[in-house]
Amino acid sequence: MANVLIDTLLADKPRDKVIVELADGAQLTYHQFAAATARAANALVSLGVQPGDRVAAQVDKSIGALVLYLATIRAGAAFLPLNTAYTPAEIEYFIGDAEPALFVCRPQSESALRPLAAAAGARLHTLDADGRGGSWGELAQAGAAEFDAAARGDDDLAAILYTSGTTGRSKGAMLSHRNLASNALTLAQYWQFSAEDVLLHALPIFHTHGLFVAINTVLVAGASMIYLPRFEARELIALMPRASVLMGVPTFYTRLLDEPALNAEVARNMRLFVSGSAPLLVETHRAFEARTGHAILERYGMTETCMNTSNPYDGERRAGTVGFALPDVEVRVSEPESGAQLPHGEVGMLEVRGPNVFKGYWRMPDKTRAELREDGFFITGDLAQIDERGYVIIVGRGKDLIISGGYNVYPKEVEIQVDAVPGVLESAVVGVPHPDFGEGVVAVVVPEPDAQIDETSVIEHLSERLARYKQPKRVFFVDALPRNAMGKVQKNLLRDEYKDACAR
Ligand code: MLC
Ligand code: AMP
Repeated sequence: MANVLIDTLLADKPRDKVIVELADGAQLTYHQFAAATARAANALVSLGVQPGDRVAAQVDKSIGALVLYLATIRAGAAFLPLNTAYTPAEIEYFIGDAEPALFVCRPQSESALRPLAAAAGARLHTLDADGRGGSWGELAQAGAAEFDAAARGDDDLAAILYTSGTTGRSKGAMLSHRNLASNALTLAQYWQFSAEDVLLHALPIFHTHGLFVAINTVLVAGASMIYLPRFEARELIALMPRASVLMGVPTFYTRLLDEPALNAEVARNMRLFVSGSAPLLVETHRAFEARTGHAILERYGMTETCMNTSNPYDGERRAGTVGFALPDVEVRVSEPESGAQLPHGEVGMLEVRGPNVFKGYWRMPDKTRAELREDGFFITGDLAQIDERGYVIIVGRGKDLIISGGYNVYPKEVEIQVDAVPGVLESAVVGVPHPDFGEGVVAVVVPEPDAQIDETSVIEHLSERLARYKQPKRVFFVDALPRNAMGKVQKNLLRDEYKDACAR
């Protein structure tokens, strides 16, 4: 048996073709990259990592981090990337739940994370920000440059990505070799990738968008990427003449538009701008086209499904829509409770089925069953409508979710932490319009009588417990939360009352 994902992403690539280039001009070829992943896979085996094990990583974006991802797949293990913004308190849950054989972290987090790794039964190693140093960095470069990839079939586990849930407890979405390989092949073809392409890679590599959509698509096509540690609008504009594709969240595009230097001339070599992970405003789409001549291609996906729909490469890219179902993906709109299919044009629950849909949630069979229909359709939690020409329009969310700058924040998770702040009686967390992040997190708090708390002390208290992007941008104090006759907090009233809380 072969290794499905490695065969799809790395087989038969021209030896000297550049795979990744850093902003300072340093380059790595496909051959050098394959050798680096072989060395690192040998190092994984030497540490006792076996097929089926998990390898977790909370590391800075570097070539070494990319090598760790593909070495894990080569060794037959499942990769578990973790947002660098997560606090040790958040990490404790993920590694306790996933029980990785190896956890690679940043050197500066080592002392805080070592006891957590030990409690989860994981070995701990470190990787520097440059991707070469640290105890893992050294091990990863020491081994032989040949490695026979572990045999892994379509249904074997390739990755676990945690996504937070409505109850406040994160779920590990299990993605198989087929899930990732099929989506990479489909996207490369649908978006007409070729070996000539150069992707501007400025997304983080611990989520679906930056890791799978961006990197796997580049690898399948044998293309190259300019690999940047983080998004910086001016740097991106300066690099555009050397690139052909950009993938970003809507905040990338609003920030690029804030730069007077963005114009058709700097974007002349670009052939494609892709947006996803959060809704792109129609006005952003229009302003970008007016300024650069490029219609942004909006697509829609999820951690559990990779990409489901996309506007066409050739043909009208309709602002405010996420385009058509991808060639191997089926979409339908149903009545949320019963699952009955709704007539064309009506708004309902968006459901998807295809080789991209995940295997289920790690060690949560009940939650998996609850989100899959018997005929295999996954219930996305997004409310949608399909227009007369087949374009899917996401009209809202059936799930209580805030998307801030492309990161998901579940209010429940924040409320649990706010409620635990001394002096807080109860709280409600909502998302309100934010000029930079699309939505901003706002907490409305009922203090205990005579409590000595204010906005700063509440946020300070959260800093050790919640990633920065989940922390409220504003905290308001009220005597009571508005409730309906059933006693449920009326979040729509709060969203309305605090709609200007994050305005510029
Ligand atoms: C940073 N901050 C955020 C934030 N990002 N707050 C809320 N939401 C965010 N997304 C905080 C910082 O900690 C900082 O806090 C302050 O806001 C300003 O930070 P910044 O320096 O301006 O932010 P920056 O580092 O430039 O990051 C912004 C960003 C980044 C948009 C570039 O968030 C980003 O890369 N987002 C992409 C997320 C992504 O990849 N999503 C894909 C998920 S996959 P302070 O107060 O400490 O200064 C998925 C499936 C799919 O959804 O379909 O793709
Ligand atoms: P995640 O769980 O981080 O993978 O986020 C997935 C969610 O992001 C989806 O369920 C949608 O709510 C949202 N999303 C992704 N792409 C788009 C898009 N183009 N438009 C609107 N929402 C999107």
